[in-house]
Amino acid sequence: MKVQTSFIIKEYLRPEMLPSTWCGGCGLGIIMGAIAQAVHFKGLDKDNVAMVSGIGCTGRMSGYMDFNTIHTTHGRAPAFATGLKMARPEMTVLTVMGDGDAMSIGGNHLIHAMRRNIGMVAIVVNNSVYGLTGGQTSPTTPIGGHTTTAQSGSFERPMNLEALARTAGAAFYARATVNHTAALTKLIERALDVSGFALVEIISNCHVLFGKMNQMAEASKMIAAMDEDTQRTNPTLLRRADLPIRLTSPESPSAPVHELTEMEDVEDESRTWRGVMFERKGSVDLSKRYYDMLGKIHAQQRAAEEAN
Ligand SMILES: Cc1ncc(C[n+]2csc(CCOP(=O)(O)OP(=O)(O)O)c2C)c(N)n1
Ligand code: SF4
Ligand SMILES: [Mg+2]
Repeated sequence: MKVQTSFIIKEYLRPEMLPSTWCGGCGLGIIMGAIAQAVHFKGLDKDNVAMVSGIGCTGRMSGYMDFNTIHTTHGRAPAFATGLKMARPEMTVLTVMGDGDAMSIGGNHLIHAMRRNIGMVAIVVNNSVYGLTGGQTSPTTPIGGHTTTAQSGSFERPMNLEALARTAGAAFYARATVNHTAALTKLIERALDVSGFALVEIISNCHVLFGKMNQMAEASKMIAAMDEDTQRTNPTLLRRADLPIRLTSPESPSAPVHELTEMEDVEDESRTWRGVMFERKGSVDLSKRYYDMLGKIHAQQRAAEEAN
């Protein structure tokens, strides 16, 4: 089923906040549309949906979408979202972060939100770079990728979000690209069904900064490179005899599943050239448990105050 753009704008966006500050052709518009469609297809009441974002080009999304929204501080979106979900476990919580937001300054918060298995759909927009601040190296900048802070090419090992999600205890992980919008929407829909922490990593294009510095200055060129989906090397850089460029971790996409951390309770797993997905069986969202525990503490405090 196709959802008309005009319907999405009317129903799920805040027209008064548009046009966005995003560059023309940025993958973030596609991602915002996919989120709106996923929420729509799941039949969720938008008044019961919260979007929590950090700081960055990605972080601006919470200003444009017409949910209950919080634009928090850099790296702290999972912490704010955890608090929100503990206080209002019945709400659907979407946490939106960039790769720097989620894995540099916010790495700690992300790990512990996954470990606690608090029910939220965390969307990490991985464009390989710090977009908002001008194209600095991020934890997912590929080896050989040129950035404003690594002008002759990054030589740091990029982080592998999938491996992190496995070890930290996320209930669900999927990777998609902005070039496969139907699959992207379906994966977000599936994440919305998960009980516990569901992480969706979306490989997106920042052609204006990362692309420009890496011979992919047009959105279409960077998206075409993404379509190779990290398995194959970028032909332009290969021709230049530079290090191969990849849009995510070099070892992740081609590594067979058993070479990654084996998880006994991972029941549903797929690995195709276009993406990766795993889901743990029997995952339980712990936010309700925290809610009950906090409720008891508050009741005890009230009783103590009344007794005094
Ligand atoms: C505490 C703090 N440190 C640093 C910054 C500066 N800052 C803003 S956004 C950003 C990185 C953005 O990159 P990313 O999270 O990948 O998002 P993108 O812009 O690429 O979507 C940084 C370092 C800040 N706003 N607050
Ligand atoms: S700087 Fe990059 S990530 Fe930010 S809006 Fe422009 S293209 Fe998108
Ligand atoms: Mg980024």
